[in-house]
Amino acid sequence: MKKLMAFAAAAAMIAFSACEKNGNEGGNNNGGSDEPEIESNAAIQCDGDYSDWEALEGVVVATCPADDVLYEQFKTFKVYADEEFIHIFCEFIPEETLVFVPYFDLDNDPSTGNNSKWSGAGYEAKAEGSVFEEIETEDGTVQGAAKAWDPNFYHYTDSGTEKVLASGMAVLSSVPAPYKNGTWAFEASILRELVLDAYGISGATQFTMGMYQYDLNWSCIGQLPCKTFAQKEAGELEPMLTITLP
Ligand SMILES: [Ca+2]
Repeated sequence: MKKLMAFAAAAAMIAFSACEKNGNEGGNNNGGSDEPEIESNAAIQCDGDYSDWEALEGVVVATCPADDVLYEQFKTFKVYADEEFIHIFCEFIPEETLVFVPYFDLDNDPSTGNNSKWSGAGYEAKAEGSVFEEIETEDGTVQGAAKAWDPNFYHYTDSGTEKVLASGMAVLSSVPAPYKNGTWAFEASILRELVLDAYGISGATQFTMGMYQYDLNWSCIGQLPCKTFAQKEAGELEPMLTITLP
């Protein structure tokens, strides 16, 4: 895993200077961006200014219940798909956070795939991207500086996982930063055609998606969507978000 994370970090630094630069310059998208055409067509600009989400209809949202939940650090997860991108927004408590991992039910069929993270969700794929550097100290690994989310994409196989798309290829992301009341947030735009092709579902019209937040030890500290213990005891499932592709 160490090797994987090092590669992701290096690729993120090279590939997404344009996105970070954009944020530092106050959201002005002109001035020699590496991919001006892509950004100008997107419904969401990955600049750390979240006001563009408010104007959209059709955003799917999962929020963490106030109490009585297993994991408390992941507060809000939003997804919005347009013709080019699958946009995500994550609000979370940053302490001990290392990685965000979305899981995808690619065939929109909960009876196929894996169920260990979401009971009954049946997911076939995931992506893994860290949002903080890891710093090795005498006392173990600690959280370093925040960085843009730039995941590797994996397909589940019979024996494990297979990487189908490397970091640096398909995602623009803002660098996580303080948001409100102790939470941090970031937004990212996933190139839809590239990722769906890599997963072999380029003609898909709908899939489901959920997100995990992992700490420095890769223990889960956040999950959205999630239910309270009381809801789960009452038999309610925790379905992932349904993403409809325009
Ligand atoms: Ca499935």
